[in-house]
Amino acid sequence: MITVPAQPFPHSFDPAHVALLCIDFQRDFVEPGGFGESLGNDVSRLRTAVGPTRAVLAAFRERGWPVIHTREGHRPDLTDLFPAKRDRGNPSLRIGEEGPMGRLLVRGSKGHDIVPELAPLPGEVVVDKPGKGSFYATDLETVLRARSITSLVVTGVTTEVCVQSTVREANDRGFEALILSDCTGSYFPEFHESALAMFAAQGAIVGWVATSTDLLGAIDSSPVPAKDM
Ligand code: TIU
Repeated sequence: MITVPAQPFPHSFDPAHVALLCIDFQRDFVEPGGFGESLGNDVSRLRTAVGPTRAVLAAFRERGWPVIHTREGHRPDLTDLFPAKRDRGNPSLRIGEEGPMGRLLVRGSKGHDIVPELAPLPGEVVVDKPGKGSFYATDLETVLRARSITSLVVTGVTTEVCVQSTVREANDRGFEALILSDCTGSYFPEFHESALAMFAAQGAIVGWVATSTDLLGAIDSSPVPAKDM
């Protein structure tokens, strides 16, 4: 077992049953000209999560532990886009309209891609999802159960939207989630802090919160599996 200093108390996971979840690190949320900016957000606020997530990604890849990426987006014909989602807010561009990085939140467009720093490697699962939660209308639960994964290390954007929906869905399905505070980010710093506090409140009602430094320190001080030696 690996034990990580965390809020509200240390979190232990079995490295044979853990996966790293990288939620929606897409250009559409992180880079100018995408969906996030179309909603009036300052996308530069999300950049801080990329570097620390890269380090955690490298540690998982080095050990051969599973990595799963998610992307929020829709079919090019938008048949999986509810009007209730399409018409929300007052964006300068709507989902499916042409922006500087192609059609917003549409699969296959440049903006829908994961940022190059965190791009999936061949063999890593990529889950495409039409909603905010990563379990809704996807096969994520099947992928996790097929590999006997019970613990998730969670990174991604944004903390109070897709990360929060996903960890709540995971919690209700019996998965344990360790959310990394510096590997998640929000357009609203106060929502980032509130969401993290909500996860850990009431004795880890949704999950545990730690920094990537604490996780990497705990991983580094545990023995490397024989196959990697
Ligand atoms: N708007 C916002 O904060 N987030 C999203 O729409 N999607 C995700 O969080 N991925």
